[in-house]
Amino acid sequence: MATSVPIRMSFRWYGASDPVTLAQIRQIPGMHGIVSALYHRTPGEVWPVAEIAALRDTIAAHSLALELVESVPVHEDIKLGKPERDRWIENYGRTLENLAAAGVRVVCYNFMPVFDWTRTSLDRPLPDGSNSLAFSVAEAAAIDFSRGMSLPGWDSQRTPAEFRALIARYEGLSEDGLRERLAYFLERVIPMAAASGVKMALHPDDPPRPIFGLPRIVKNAEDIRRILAMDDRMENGLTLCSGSLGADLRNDVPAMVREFGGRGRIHFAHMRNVRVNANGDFQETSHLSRDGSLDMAAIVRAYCEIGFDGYVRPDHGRNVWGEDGNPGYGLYDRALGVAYLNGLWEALSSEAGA
Ligand code: DNO
Repeated sequence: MATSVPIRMSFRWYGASDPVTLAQIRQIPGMHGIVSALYHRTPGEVWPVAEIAALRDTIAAHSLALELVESVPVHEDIKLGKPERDRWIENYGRTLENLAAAGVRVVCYNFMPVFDWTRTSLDRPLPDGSNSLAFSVAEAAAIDFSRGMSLPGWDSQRTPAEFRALIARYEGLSEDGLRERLAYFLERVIPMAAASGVKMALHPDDPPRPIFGLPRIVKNAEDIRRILAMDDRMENGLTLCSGSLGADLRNDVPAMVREFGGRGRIHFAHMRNVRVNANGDFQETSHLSRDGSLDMAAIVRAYCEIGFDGYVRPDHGRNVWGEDGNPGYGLYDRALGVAYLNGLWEALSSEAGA
């Protein structure tokens, strides 16, 4: 009997320079669409509708949809609370309008000062001979910004001196201070998103704890409740990243899926597993539950129970079979992850009566 799985499985693709091709992604079973962005545009620029439409058409030529974007970066002036922020917020709204005009429905973004996701190793060996991204609290504390700070998907590439200067500008800023800046941003952006018909999907902090002395405000359920309460509209939503939140063992990811997804506020599910140590060190693993600290079936079951029909992506993969791709974003292990997630979803959604 055919079971219909309501989710829209998606795959991140970095555009023409990505070693993974759209033709390859198309052949992964159950693939609905691509998650991408205009990666050459700098934060704060208005994304021209023609460029978005061209990206959509390139993707559509492979029978894949471009309905979600990751990310539209938030200009640093907004996080720094500078007067120029109003101009960047205005531009953000125009980008949302243009994205909507090209058919995009969900925009993933983050509100981490200076750094997006941070790892201390891009290729730490795993016992099976593969390797993956890892984070060590001690190594992060020892980082001197002169090496290893470049990761795909970052909003910009800065020199070590620029990083140091930027971090210094946040000195003394509390979590409450950063939260006020997010509230200022949401107060203006959510109405524009609602008017355009785009849902905003805030990505949690990765790792979910302060790093380099910078405040972090999307680390756990309590943080998320406060943010969702800033504007109750569904356009003020989340990207629920299992691997980011799951890197703090106190976070109960299935409970978050039920609480926030049950209220229709999860628009995008990032699904991956991590092996976590009590001190906060972690390494990314295969998606399989027994390889990491997360019970992936319990997470999928929670999504099935709330009748989730949004976008899902396998997030990161290990580097397997000698693939030489973007760290975390190769073809093979992400495709294996999709196959595994498809299986969980098919089994558990029929169990949940979907
Ligand atoms: C990492 C990604 C993040 C994410 C941003 C969203 O693999 O999940 O870089 O795209 O934090 O703005």
